[in-house]
Amino acid sequence: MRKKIVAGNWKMNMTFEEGQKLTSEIVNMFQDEAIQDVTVVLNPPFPHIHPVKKLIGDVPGIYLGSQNCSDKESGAFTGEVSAKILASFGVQYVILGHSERREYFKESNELLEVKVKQALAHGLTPIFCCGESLEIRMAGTHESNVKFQLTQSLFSLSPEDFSKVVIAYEPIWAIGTGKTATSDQAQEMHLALRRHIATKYGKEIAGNTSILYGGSANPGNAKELFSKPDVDGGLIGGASLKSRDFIDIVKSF
Ligand code: 3PY
Repeated sequence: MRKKIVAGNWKMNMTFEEGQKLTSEIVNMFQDEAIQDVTVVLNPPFPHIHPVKKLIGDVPGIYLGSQNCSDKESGAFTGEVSAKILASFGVQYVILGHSERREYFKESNELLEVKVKQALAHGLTPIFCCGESLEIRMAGTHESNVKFQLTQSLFSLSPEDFSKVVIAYEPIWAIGTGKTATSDQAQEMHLALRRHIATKYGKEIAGNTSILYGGSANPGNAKELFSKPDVDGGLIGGASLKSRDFIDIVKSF
């Protein structure tokens, strides 16, 4: 049985106080509302890692993630943060290949392959993002484009390592635009990706891979998206910054 996951991507938001308040509210609501069977991952900016970890404590079901990690192991790489350092601070997940990093920081499929391997080598679960631009969708080549991202960055992994990866399908045209893919568009792509994974790793591994939807998911559309058989949760941007909205999304299964 694959995991249901809702991961909040805070992006470059939240001061120290705001992050503390948001985390405390999420942790309290998660416990008070007795949420079960959903893995929640909070992915704050780097400076929040340690204080957020302290607030999460040992609450089962809530995990800490980061929004990036270096492709390098350690050394003279000013401004970078390695998977090894993150793991030593109790980080368990890492978002890799978000379209904002692909676009603004020119992260390629090849670089992401190295980052995924770094993350896995230090016991972090990569949340590997993929997705197509509006032009590619309009041209009708979106499935092959997104499958290619998986092939290039993930298909050199051993079956054992691949089984640890979470996929997040995030159509670029739905990120920060308020436009969401319809649940049918999401389902179509998730199924195509699952079938693609099966061609390389077999049906069992493909069936156990969590594939999240990301891109303007909110409490108003999460239920419909999560009702689709191949949508196993969400990677949530703006709505993860409001505790009530985020928890309502977590409760949308
Ligand atoms: C969004 O919801 O816009 C995101 O980019 C989530 O990562």
